[in-house]
Amino acid sequence: MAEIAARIQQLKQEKNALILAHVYTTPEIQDLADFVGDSLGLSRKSADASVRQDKIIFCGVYFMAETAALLSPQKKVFIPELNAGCPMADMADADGVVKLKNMHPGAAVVTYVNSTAAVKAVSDICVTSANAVDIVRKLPQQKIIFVPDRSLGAYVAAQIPDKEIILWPGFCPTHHRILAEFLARVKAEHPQALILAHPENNKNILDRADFIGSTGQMQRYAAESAAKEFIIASENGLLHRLRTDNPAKKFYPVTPLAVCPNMKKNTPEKLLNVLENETNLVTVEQLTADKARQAIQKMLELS
Ligand code: CIZ
Ligand code: SF4
Repeated sequence: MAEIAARIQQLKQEKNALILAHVYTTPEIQDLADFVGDSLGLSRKSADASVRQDKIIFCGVYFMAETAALLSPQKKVFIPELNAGCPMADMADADGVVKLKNMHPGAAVVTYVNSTAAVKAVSDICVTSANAVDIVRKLPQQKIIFVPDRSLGAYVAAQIPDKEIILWPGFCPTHHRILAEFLARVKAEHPQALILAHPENNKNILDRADFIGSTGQMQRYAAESAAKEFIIASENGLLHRLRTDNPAKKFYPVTPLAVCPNMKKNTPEKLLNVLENETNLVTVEQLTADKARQAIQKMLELS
């Protein structure tokens, strides 16, 4: 492992490459990265004009690498494992979204960034879990088609009861493995701990949470809170980040099942392989990229 790490450090200098890792990747991958973040943070980093590297190795799932590629077309984006997909992103398809849109003329298609570039391209605007409520509230349309996450969509709908929100039936299998009975057990073991939950969770988890927020918002909340113990209702990779950043605080997972298998497909060996051979280049067809970029830019303007 030390040998692989040393080789990666050397090659990334030689090849002028930046290594990005999502907080759901393994601790080994996170520790090899130049920057660790959530999907929006990583996209912003890859598009950041002050980043001098012209290659990005994106350790995450495919839609995230795609987003990085379409936001920084002048850079080359590689992913260590091409088959690291996101089942939730794959639950929505562009044709289906267009059909639904035609059934509801006048509705705005609001698409969570956890989606394919093709679906973003047929959307009016993108949102993240951090800004979804805010953006849907600001949109002039009263009717909203929310794609693809029905859990985040239902959470948004509950905050904005005066809008009609049509939910696409997608969900995150990883967050949906977090069950209320598991949460009750962990809370009974750690009654002082605050429950932090990602809005991709089922409603019965969100109903028990002390704080609901995106990955970045949970990280900030945990750092700033006076509390010393937290139960994290999200993907368990986040615990490595939280423990590293807050060594004096305690973090408990709800269940060992809250693991995104696709994120874990990024291994140091595969990372080294793409650095060495420059394989697994992620590209987005130009028309799709231009339209998807517009939906993301609208989000950045409104948030
Ligand atoms: O579930 C995911 O994939 C999330 C929450 C990603 C992210 O970084 O927002
Ligand atoms: Fe997709 Fe869920 Fe994995 Fe995130 S945690 S990449 S939404 S399957």
